[in-house]
Amino acid sequence: MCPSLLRSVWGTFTALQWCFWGILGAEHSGRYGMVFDAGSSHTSLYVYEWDSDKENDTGVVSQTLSCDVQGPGISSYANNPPKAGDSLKECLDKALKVVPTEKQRDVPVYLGATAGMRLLRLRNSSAADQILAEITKTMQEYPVAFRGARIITGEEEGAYGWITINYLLESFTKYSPKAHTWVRPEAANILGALDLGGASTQISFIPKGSVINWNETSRFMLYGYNYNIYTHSYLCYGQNEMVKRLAKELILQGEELVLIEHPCYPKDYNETISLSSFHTSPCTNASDPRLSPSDRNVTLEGRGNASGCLVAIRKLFNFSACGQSQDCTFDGVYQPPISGQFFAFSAFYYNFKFLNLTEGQSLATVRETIERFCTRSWEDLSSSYPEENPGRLPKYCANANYILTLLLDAYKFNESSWNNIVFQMKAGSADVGWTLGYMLNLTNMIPAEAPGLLKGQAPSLWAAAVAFITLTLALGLVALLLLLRV
Ligand SMILES: *[C@@H]1O[C@H](CO)[C@@H](O)[C@H](O)[C@H]1NC(C)=O
Ligand SMILES: *[C@@H]1O[C@H](CO)[C@@H](O)[C@H](O)[C@H]1NC(C)=O
Ligand SMILES: *[C@@H]1O[C@H](CO)[C@@H](O)[C@H](O)[C@H]1NC(C)=O
Ligand SMILES: *[C@@H]1O[C@H](CO)[C@@H](O)[C@H](O)[C@H]1NC(C)=O
Ligand SMILES: *[C@@H]1O[C@H](CO)[C@@H](O)[C@H](O)[C@H]1NC(C)=O
Ligand SMILES: *[C@@H]1O[C@H](CO)[C@@H](O)[C@H](O)[C@H]1NC(C)=O
Ligand SMILES: *[C@@H]1O[C@H](CO)[C@@H](O)[C@H](O)[C@H]1NC(C)=O
Ligand SMILES: *[C@@H]1O[C@H](CO)[C@@H](O)[C@H](O)[C@H]1NC(C)=O
Ligand SMILES: *[C@@H]1O[C@H](CO)[C@@H](O)[C@H](O)[C@H]1NC(C)=O
Ligand SMILES: *[C@@H]1O[C@H](CO)[C@@H](O)[C@H](O)[C@H]1NC(C)=O
Ligand SMILES: CC(=O)N[C@H]1CO[C@H](CO)[C@@H](O)[C@@H]1O
Repeated sequence: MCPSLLRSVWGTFTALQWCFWGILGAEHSGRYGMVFDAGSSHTSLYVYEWDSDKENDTGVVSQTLSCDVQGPGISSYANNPPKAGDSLKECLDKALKVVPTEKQRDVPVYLGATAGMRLLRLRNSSAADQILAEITKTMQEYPVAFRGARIITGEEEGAYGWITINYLLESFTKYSPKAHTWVRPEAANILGALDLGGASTQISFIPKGSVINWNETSRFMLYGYNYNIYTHSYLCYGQNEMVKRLAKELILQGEELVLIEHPCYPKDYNETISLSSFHTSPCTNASDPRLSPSDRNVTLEGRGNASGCLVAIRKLFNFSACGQSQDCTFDGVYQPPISGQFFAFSAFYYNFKFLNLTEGQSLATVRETIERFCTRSWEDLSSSYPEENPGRLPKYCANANYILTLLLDAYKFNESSWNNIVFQMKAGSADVGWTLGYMLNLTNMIPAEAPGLLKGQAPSLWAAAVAFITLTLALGLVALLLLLRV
């Protein structure tokens, strides 16, 4: 009788054990999502992973992989749309290698295109549609849950970037191990977002005060709280379009000359451009008789003149369109006064990183560093930075001065609020951009309601563990007693 009792006790014990480890195993079964960021100059793919257990629905999504697509941005394939689809395959193949086969069919995959495609759509909307159609065709050949390729608006781009940063920094909700629950950190810790791309730039933040009479507001309900953020996207104010517009303005000022002085390019650096290149972007296409004949070639001759560069760049903004209004950036665009801390990423970060200006330097130091950099000759630069892309190296002076003008003259940061900007690319181990916020929203991973239902779950897991250990000990004791009596 005793051995059979023993056997049944052991059987129950084993079953319980399976059951318990089964629960634990499910806790760690990851889920995946993928987002393509199709920018104006290049495309990147991000693979995200998160625990599928309930508790961490509000927990942390991590970035498993990022992959840079070879070649230019998808808008460059206007004349050969199938190539746009093909260009994504290498990264897709790479991404599928990190997702277990049995999970691939459930992986949501999104593609969001930004300002490069917004511009192409303005130029030729059927070409833009064809590119998106070809991408859709390619994606559908893959064993994933493709959820569409679309052009996101500038306001979405700004808002999702803001969500990404604050999600990664746990500004919305944070797990408190002490209280075994999710708590809301101080609202004052929510950061604003500054994003600079190739063709557009975005600013998003929560303005001080609650009066909401502006147009560009986005309202979200996240974890039970309402957020009203101001967000604006400036098309044609990305850095590559800015460099093009700058060249065009300098050429217009130089009238019919074929040799034009460029204050932002290094001394001894020459660049020859064709006036016809201005017609490929709506940002530089306003027809102007001074640009004819439009297939003329012009040589831009670097002057390395820092102050001249700032002057030339300021002319790309129409500050007088704001009149006397303080709540205005340029071109008559409304913006409430900046408020709080800001996270400046993408090209804000890359340019300042190259200049070693991401360590919280004062505005005076930043200005001085940029000024000094601008006066360095091409010979000096190309020998000092042989590793740097030679197409990018001559543009840092223009880019850096552009960043200063945008942040100081347009957005109205000053000596003291300058210190509230951090220049950073990552938060934790994830890259900062709009993609994570986009996926979080589209997969409903940020609930509108407070995670109240979750409150009981952390303790219950502990309770299960304690119960299990107690049971194991008790069963062991019973087995031992039975054995001893036999
Ligand atoms: C727009 O793009 C389509 C498809 O690429 C092309 O056939 C058409 O000629 C383009 N139209 C213009 C005005 O460039
Ligand atoms: C909001 O923007 C639209 C379009 O730009 C404009 O027609 C409208 O007057 C604006 N409303 C306010 C309150 O500024
Ligand atoms: C730049 O162009 C000017 C005029 O054509 C020429 O004199 C100068 O030598 C060129 N500089 C370089 C570095 O090629
Ligand atoms: C450039 O402008 C001309 C005339 O204003 C227009 O016909 C042409 O379609 C425009 N091209 C682009 C690329 O916007
Ligand atoms: C402009 O320069 C390119 C090479 O840099 C040349 O192929 C083209 O013929 C030139 N165009 C004109 C109008 O001179
Ligand atoms: C730099 O540019 C400014 C403004 O255009 C001009 O006044 C100044 O003379 C230039 N300096 C040099 C050294 O060329
Ligand atoms: C700036 O904006 C004002 C008001 O909209 C306009 O009258 C002026 O022509 C603009 N200036 C330039 C240089 O575009
Ligand atoms: C940044 O700092 C590194 C290391 O101190 C230095 O080698 C590099 O020249 C600096 N870059 C610039 C643009 O000053
Ligand atoms: C800087 O701007 C803030 C508002 O953003 C203002 O309160 C502060 O007085 C300004 N500081 C200086 C030195 O102008
Ligand atoms: C998130 O998605 C919902 C639809 O699922 C949409 O109504 C909402 O505006 C989106 N949020 C943002 C920030 O765009
Ligand atoms: C069960 C589990 O994985 N819980 C995690 C949920 O997320 C918080 C915050 O990141 C972690 O601390 C928990 O360990």
